[in-house]
Amino acid sequence: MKVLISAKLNPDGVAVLRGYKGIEVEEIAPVNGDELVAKLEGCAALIVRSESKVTADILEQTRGLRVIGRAGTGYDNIDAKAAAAKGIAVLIAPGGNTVTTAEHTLGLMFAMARHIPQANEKLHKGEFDRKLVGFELTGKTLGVLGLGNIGAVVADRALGLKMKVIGYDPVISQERAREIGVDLLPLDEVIKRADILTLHTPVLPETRHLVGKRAFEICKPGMRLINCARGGLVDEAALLEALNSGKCGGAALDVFEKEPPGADHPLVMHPKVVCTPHLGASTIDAQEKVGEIICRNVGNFLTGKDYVGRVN
Ligand code: 9EZ
Repeated sequence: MKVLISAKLNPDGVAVLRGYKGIEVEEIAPVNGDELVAKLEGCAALIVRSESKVTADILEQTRGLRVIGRAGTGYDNIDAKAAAAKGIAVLIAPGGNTVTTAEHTLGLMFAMARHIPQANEKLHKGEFDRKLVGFELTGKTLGVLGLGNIGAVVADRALGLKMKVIGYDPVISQERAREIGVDLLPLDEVIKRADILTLHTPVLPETRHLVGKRAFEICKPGMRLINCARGGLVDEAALLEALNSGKCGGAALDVFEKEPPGADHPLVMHPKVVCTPHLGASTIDAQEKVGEIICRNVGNFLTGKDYVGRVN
C-alpha cells in the first residue's frame, strides 16, 4: 500500500509510517491540481497539511484512495463530504496542536494588553515611547467561545493568571465545564460580560461571523477580541467599524477571512490590532506531535487497527 505525503512532515512521524509492514511512503513538496491527481495514481492514502487542497474535483479523478490524513485539526482544505461520498475516510490528528495554539492565544493576549508589538516597533525605530499604557489581566473576565480541547487549555491557563473565566459551548456538559473551571453561560451573556473574548470553535454555518455587528452592539465598551481559530468566525467589516468607534478596544488576530490578507488590509494596518500570520499551530513541538499522530492514524487505518479523529 502506497502513502503519498504531499507536505513537509516531521521525520519521526514518517519513520512511524515506514515501520508498518506492507506500507510504502512517497514524500513530496506540497502539490495541487493536476499534479496532485497524477501523484495519487496507485496510492491508498494521502497525507497533507494545509497547502494541498483536496477538492471534490480532485477526488473525482482518483481511484483506489482509501484515506486522507490531515496533519493538524482544522480540515477546511479537504472536501470531507465529497470524500465520504466516495467512501474515503478523512482523519485528523486530534490533540497535537492543542497546547501550542492555546499558548499562542495567551501570547497574543499579553501582547495586546501591554502593546508589546507596537512598543517593539517604535523602539526599533529609535522611539522610547513610555505612553503605551496597558492593563492588567488579573481579575479581568475572559469569555471563551468554544470549550473543546484548545478552549479548555486557554481557560486553565487564564485561571492560573487569576482571570475570571466564563464560556459558551453548545455541546459540552455542565459537568465538563465544572471540571475545567469555567462558568457556562448563554452565548449573549458571555459576549455581554467579557472584558476579553477569545474564539475556539470550528467554522460552521452556525459559527460563521459569530462575532459581528450584533456582538459589538451587546458587548462591553472597549471589549478586546482574540481570534486564533478561523478567520470566518469574525465579520471583519464589523470589527473594523467597532475598533474605529471604540466599542472594540483592540483585537489580536492570527487568522483572517482571506489568507494571506494582503499588505494593505485595514485590520492588519490598524493601530489597535496586533496580528500574526496564522502561526497558532506553528511550534516544533506541535509539528512533531501532529506528524506522529497522523502517521500512526493513517498506518493503523490501512492495516485494520484502531484509529482516531475520523471527521466524515
Ligand atoms: C461554539 C459553537 C457555536 C459551536 C458549535 C459547534 C463544536 N461547536 N461549537 C461557541 N457545533 C457558538 C459558540
